[in-house]
Amino acid sequence: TARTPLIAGNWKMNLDHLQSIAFVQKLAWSLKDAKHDYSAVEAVVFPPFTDLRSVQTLLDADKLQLGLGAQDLSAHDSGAYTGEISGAFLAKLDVTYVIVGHSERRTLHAEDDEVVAAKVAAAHRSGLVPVVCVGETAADLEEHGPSAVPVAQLKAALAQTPAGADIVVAYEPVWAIGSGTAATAEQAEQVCAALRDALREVHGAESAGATRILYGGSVKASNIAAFMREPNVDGALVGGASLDVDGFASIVRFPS
Ligand code: G2H
Repeated sequence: TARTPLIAGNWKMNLDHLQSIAFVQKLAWSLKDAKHDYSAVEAVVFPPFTDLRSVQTLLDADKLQLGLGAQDLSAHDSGAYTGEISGAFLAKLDVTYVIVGHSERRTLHAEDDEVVAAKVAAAHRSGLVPVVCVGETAADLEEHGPSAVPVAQLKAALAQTPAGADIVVAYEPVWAIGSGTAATAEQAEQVCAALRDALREVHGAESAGATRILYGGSVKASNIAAFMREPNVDGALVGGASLDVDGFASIVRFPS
């Protein structure tokens, strides 16, 4: 099955309102200038909640082939959850993707496998595609080897999800996030292949073959091509390097 490569730019809590607008305008020029065939790749930006609407309006006006994602959602559909954002709110803003279980949420906001599974289910109830993040810490790697923890996290995250539900998986080794030191392409491939085996086991071969598995953790213009050469790596979740217009544009245009 042909899987369209996906390049996801996770802005995290960076770029204020004016910076977001300037960023998307510059990105629009940069991508248009390059006269590249973007049908071969899907690029998606993940701004903070407060800029989803303005970014969406710009993408629409520019007829840019850029997708829109959010960085998180509530596990609940509505109710007394002060400060939370529901999947339905995001769907109303034409958001397509939502990151679930990013390591920063797991670590800094105590999101466990159960919460992650509930958020994956909430995303599907609202018609959003969850980008399910999994990954091991340096201590996990030492204790359990390369694939055990990410595979267990993925199986737990899919506990409430039927086969065929649209998901994207992102393998982000915690030791590589924001560190400047990415995993090697071989390390990424080894774990992404194990994650695809797990998908096959849980959801069957057809679903596993169609699901995009991304690598994330210090991806940049200089290392994207190596990751993309691996058969089980279908794209990247990019943090720091997605905040630079030219850098992100060159990642989107990775040499295929
Ligand atoms: C991992 C990644 C994007 P960075 O968190 O989600 O960030 O590319 O800065 O390591």
